[in-house]
Amino acid sequence: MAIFYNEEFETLPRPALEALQLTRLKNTLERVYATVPFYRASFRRSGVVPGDLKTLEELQRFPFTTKKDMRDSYPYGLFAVPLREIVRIHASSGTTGKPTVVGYTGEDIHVWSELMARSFVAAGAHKGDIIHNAYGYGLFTGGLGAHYGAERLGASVIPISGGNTKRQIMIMQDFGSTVLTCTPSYSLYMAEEARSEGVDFRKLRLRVGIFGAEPWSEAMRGEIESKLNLDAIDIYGLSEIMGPGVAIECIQAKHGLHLWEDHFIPEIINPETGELLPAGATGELVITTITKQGIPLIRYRTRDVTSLNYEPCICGRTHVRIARMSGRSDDMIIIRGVNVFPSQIESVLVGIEGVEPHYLLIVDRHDNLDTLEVQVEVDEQIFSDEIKVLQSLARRIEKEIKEMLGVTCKAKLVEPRTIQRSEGKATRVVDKRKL
Ligand code: DLL
Repeated sequence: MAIFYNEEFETLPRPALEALQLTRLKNTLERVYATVPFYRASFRRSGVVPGDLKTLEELQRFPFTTKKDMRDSYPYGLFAVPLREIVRIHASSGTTGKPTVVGYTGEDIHVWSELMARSFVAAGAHKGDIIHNAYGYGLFTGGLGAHYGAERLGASVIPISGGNTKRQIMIMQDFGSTVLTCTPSYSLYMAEEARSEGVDFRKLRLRVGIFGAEPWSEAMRGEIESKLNLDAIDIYGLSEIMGPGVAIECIQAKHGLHLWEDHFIPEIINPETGELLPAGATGELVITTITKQGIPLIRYRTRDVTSLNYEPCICGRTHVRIARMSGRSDDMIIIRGVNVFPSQIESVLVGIEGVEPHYLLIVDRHDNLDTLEVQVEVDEQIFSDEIKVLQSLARRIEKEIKEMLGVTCKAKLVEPRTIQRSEGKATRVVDKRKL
């Protein structure tokens, strides 16, 4: 079985890879400077022009781009091509009610599909596989990203999307699925459901699982591999940069995720100071896209915490490996695959009369499903009201959060002044999940 999808590019010797990166980076800088007013202004503020870049190291002279910049340009302000060139639009949660919007040209979709096809092959999948794609289809990039990659590979893709777990298990059994793509927590939930349905995963044909979109751990890999009887592979991506397939582990080493460096340049910075850190150090991942047309991003601060490993890998790929994500440098949490910022919940709460701006989010995991409890103080008067009033207020909070953010939560109203105050940064999230 082929172990590469695009051997030439996946195994480019580093000097050739860096020469290619430099050419592509120069083109990208020129293009965004000419077409996106935001970059023209931000480069000017930093006193740089694209022509200043002669080496890859000089990228650090250019300013960062942040999620806030994307929000301030909502919806299309950072697009580098006219809207009529955009063939697909995706979005993910922003820090306020508005999502972060990304657009793809036909060429962007072509590249994304190739990188996902490469990722499938790195994970040990190939033409002939039956790929059970339980990532959500929709504005989220997981479903369609994996779908196009699977088709490009020539595999048979089952576009089942998320939910309706009993049916998922029946289809996996009856259709003979060999590869499973979903979030790691959903895979464990499937295993539980299967057990209660009397279905034995060892009798299924599943061989590989490609799991990402949320943090997980080596311990969880062990659990998934034994419960689902497959090789569990970590895949990373984010909508701003592309979607799934920015980086993936190879099945040979399962040690670090190869980041496709002919399309992306990674850097690691100190999230507090923005200072560039040396290879091997742990810090915030910053990514520059060097082939994207629709919405190229220069030094995008992902907020994901990892490190870079340039040592050669036993699989033969020359692309740098990023360590499994160890957390985020902001307060974003991922609940059942949905990205949630405490500030989004806060903006829902402040819009509701009788609710105080003191709240705590308790995140936990029961039976492999994430749960969210929103504890919030209500004013004296409401608290002394009848239980019916309190209950209907709690239901209203739950409904508004569901409508705004797409997450199901349980609201718990508490007495005034019971949530602990802080003298510095307030603690808004208690994450009890043991990954
Ligand atoms: O989660 C894209 C994706 C889909 C990746 C399917 C992998 C598989 P967003 O919704 O924009 O995009 O969320 C991106 O999710 O910044 C990380 O914080 C987190 N994340 C994604 N993959 C991993 C992973 C998709 N393997 C945000 N490990 C990122 C840990 C991950 N965190």
